[in-house]
Amino acid sequence: MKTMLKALISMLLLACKATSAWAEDGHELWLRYREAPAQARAQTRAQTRAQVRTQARALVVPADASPMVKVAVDELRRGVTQMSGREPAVVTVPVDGALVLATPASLPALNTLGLPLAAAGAEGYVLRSATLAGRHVTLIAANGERGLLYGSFAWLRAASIGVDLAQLDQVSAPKLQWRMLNHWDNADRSVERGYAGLSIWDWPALPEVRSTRYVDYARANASLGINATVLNNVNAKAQMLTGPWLAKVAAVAEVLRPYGIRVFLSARFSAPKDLGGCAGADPLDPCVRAWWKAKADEIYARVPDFGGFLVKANSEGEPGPGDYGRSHVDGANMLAAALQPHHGIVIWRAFVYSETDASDRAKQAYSEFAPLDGAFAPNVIVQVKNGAIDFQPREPFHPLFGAMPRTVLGLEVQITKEYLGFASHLAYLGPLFEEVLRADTYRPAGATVASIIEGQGGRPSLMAGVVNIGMDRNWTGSEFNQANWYAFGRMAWDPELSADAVAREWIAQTFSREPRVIDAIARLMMGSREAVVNYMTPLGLHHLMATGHHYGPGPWVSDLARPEWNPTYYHKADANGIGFPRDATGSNAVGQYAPELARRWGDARTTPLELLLWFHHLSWDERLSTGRTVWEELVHRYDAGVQSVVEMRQQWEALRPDVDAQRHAETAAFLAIQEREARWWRDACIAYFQSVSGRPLPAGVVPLSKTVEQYRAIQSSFAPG
Ligand code: GCW
Repeated sequence: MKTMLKALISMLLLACKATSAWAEDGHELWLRYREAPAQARAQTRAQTRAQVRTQARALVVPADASPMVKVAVDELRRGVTQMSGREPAVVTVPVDGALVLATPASLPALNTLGLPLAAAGAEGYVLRSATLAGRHVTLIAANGERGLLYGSFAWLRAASIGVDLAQLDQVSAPKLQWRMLNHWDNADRSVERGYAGLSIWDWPALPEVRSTRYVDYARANASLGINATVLNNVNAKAQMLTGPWLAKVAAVAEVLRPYGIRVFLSARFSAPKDLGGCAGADPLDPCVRAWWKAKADEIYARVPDFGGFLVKANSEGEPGPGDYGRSHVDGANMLAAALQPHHGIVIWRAFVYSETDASDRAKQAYSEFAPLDGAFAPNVIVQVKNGAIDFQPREPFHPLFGAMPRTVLGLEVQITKEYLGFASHLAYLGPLFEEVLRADTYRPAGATVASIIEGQGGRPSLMAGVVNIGMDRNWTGSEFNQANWYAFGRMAWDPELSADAVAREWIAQTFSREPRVIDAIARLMMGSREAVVNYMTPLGLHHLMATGHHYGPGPWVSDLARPEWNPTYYHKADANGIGFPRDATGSNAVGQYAPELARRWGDARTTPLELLLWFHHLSWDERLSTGRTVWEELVHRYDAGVQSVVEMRQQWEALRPDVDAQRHAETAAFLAIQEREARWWRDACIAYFQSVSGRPLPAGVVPLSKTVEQYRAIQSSFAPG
């Protein structure tokens, strides 16, 4: 009787889960281990259940499992239970149908199976079916515990997206050593350029309260192979380096450690002065050197696996070695020396430009850093943004890539959408990451940005992403913003992955495994970044955003103190034409690229239209390869951007039967905002450029809804971030 009652209750519970009563608020990210409830998916759910039941009947775990291996086992147990409806037994001896986690040390028999463990390296894994002591099992094999962690998540991913588990044969190793998140989180829990609520680091409650959010954060990152996180904003306060704050940092580090994530801090260069102890922060001053050395020792005493410092120096008003007439090398190498005994690294940002430098802002980082090639200490990585200006919807790759062969360069991208519509616009950044990673620097030909950051044996390597995480229930402000965190992590593990493949994986884990649904959502995502480019900054335009918060259009802004803060500086539109002349007749920024590219991009006729006005100032009436004039093409692209959003809304509407009500409604509402704002961008920019160009709107084009004065009058006083 009792058993019957139990069975009845669990059936009822299952039934509840299978209806829309199940709350779908995105909190579980891509680690759902179940498909969203929808009738159409009963079949794939049944398949998964059957597969997982046969392939993960039990978990075979090394006898003396470390905390990291325990994390892997817990996750497998959670995932297998959720997918199969049955909790697997955890055993130490292989049985038929078991999932076996093993390293050559834990299970010497592995050595006899001819597994490609050498290719798995220190962090990678092999997933493969095998016969072990006469038992048919699936191996999650690795050379160490980290590989077991990543391999477990990879197996769960394969199971979630419906790969045939019986045929599983994967070997994978990360191509970059550091796969790192940068939080621009402040001590007061505000997040610079954050659009997903307060910072997840609850500093006031730390170190005592270790929120369970930290664990879920760690799981999500570990599932992608992210192995490092910088907890605080690059616009850093020195306070973070004081004892009480380091205790908070140590508590977070302890939670993240079993998930393979090492903690870094942004260090304020003037800390020795700010916190008292030295008169200044001159990197050659013995007091300063001793201060940092003692500080490093103190940090490592609290956080033995501390990763190191990220530094924004002499950039946008932050202090740096330049304040004392010293170079970036002096500053970075001084910190590197303090960290070196602990095997820590310095990540020194190349994002510099100065109000006292009258040269093209796009040239300044290269001018300052390229001559320093070869002078940085071996434990310094120079972190370079994807483009030379600042995370615009589209920029050509940064000319420093390929230009500093004797320096370790890391790539910095923005996952948060400071310039791509904040949290509300649907803009999948996979294609943006792919575009920069695959860009050929021609130093030498075929040397892509990916291959340059992957570097070569023995040297550290890095891809960092300014993350979009906050306290919002769905972590990132919208369901689709989760895909950008996901894509960053997957592409930092393997920079050669395609944005489309990554999107499909994410969709299958987040929404549905049905090919028709995956196709439809992938199509919508893959076109979304180009839509933003078109309705905000088409044809290579950039930095047309309103002042400060960067929310909405401000192409008319020309009154800010620093010239390079004004959109008019970037588009240079006047009665005759538009665009920034960066060819040989202009700033010659194009000369910072390899000769092949300098030649191609130095001539408007061979410059791709996507970068045209980045490199060239052209007459409004110049005729382009499309048959349209510059003016007509500009209007055409703004229109195309709006039209794409209209289509995205239709595509999403058609998916209503396939997506649970809550997440469907939320995305639909965001898309409505996006369409309204895309029209705002289109109308305001065309109105302004028309007021400058004096050209009539091309025939048949939708008229503008307001005058340029009316657009200029719009104030966005409380924009977030
Ligand atoms: O894009 C600019 C942002 C600043 C940011 C800076 C940087 C953290 O608008 O908010 O400061 O880049 O990357 O340092």
